[in-house]
Amino acid sequence: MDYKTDTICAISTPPGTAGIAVIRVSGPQAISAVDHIFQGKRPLKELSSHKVVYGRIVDKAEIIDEVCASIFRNPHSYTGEDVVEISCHGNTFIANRILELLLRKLRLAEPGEFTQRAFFNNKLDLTQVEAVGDLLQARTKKSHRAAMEQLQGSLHKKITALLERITALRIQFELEIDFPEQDNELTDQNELLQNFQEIGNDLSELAKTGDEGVILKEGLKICLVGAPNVGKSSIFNTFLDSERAIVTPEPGTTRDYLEEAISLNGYLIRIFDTAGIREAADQVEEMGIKKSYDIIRNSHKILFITDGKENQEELQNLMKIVDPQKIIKVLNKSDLFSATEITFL
Ligand SMILES: Nc1nc2c(ncn2[C@@H]2O[C@H](COP(=O)(O)OP(=O)(O)OP(=O)(O)O)[C@@H](O)[C@H]2O)c(=O)[nH]1
Ligand SMILES: [Mg+2]
Repeated sequence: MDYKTDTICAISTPPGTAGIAVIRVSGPQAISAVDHIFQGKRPLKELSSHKVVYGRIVDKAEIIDEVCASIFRNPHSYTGEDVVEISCHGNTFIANRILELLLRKLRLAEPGEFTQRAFFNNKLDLTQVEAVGDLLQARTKKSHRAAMEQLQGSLHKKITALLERITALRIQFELEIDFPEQDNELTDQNELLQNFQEIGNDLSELAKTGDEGVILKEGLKICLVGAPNVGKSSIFNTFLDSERAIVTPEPGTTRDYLEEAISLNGYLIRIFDTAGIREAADQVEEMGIKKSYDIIRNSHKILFITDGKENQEELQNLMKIVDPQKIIKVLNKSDLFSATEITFL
């Protein structure tokens, strides 16, 4: 796969008002293109790498902004190319004006193109590229730490070590196949088999951490399910510590599902309050219940809420569509009956 080697630019900070905004330029013309609109003590082309200089961005006689320009010469930059980062005042209008000036000579970067260049220039491998995306999206302590470790190369090191072990094992197997009649001192068949099993186990362990990584990234999805009026929305509100869902004594209050996120011990938890699973009274409710089924199927854990009344039918229905191990039974409204009356648990 090839990539374009022209010079690209883009605003790297989100739109809106802030202390600063950053415009990033990368490619062979990065320094000369910025020099064209930048007035500092000295032109950027005279500076060595990793310097930050103060100056003005100008459009002919008009001063657009006072800025700092950071210069990173190839290969010692994020992309591995010449990079200039212009830090201007954090105003979308100003940042756009500077970008427009650069776009007279350069091309607007596509989403992720700076990181793509870092990959093609061997500054990052694929696991690290993924980590950059995760780092930008991380919303909790745990997901932040996982992304940071991956960016530092932890996953890359594990995969490389496993690949080396697989290659060594393959060579030993090939030796055994090619020269079976020779009593090869190097290959002990039991040891080969043991190595093979160990690698298999380590691969399974690594695959498991992948599933955990998805949960860290996207959050653990927990869905509240149960018959009408058992208190699903009340529990949802308790988790959130807010009156997010409408709670009434009327059965069938929640018609569409609600989703909110909380952070629990550093983990991102996505909680869904559903319309529950029951016979629909009308079309709106039918649609809400259909969505509930989709959410139930995609959840990691299902809190099956009951108020102590007979609920075997709902539980059976639920077990038809999800792995029973995902279901956690929750008894609500325990204030309304004594322990001896509880048949559910
Ligand atoms: N006594 C008592 N009442 C509760 C408890 N939890 C909820 N309720 C009441 O039960 C009624 C129904 O609560 P909701 O949270 O709306 O129940 P739901 O399961 O979301 O109901 P639908 O959305 O209609 O399916 C409300 O009047 C709540 O105040 C509880 O622990 N004890
Ligand atoms: Mg409800």
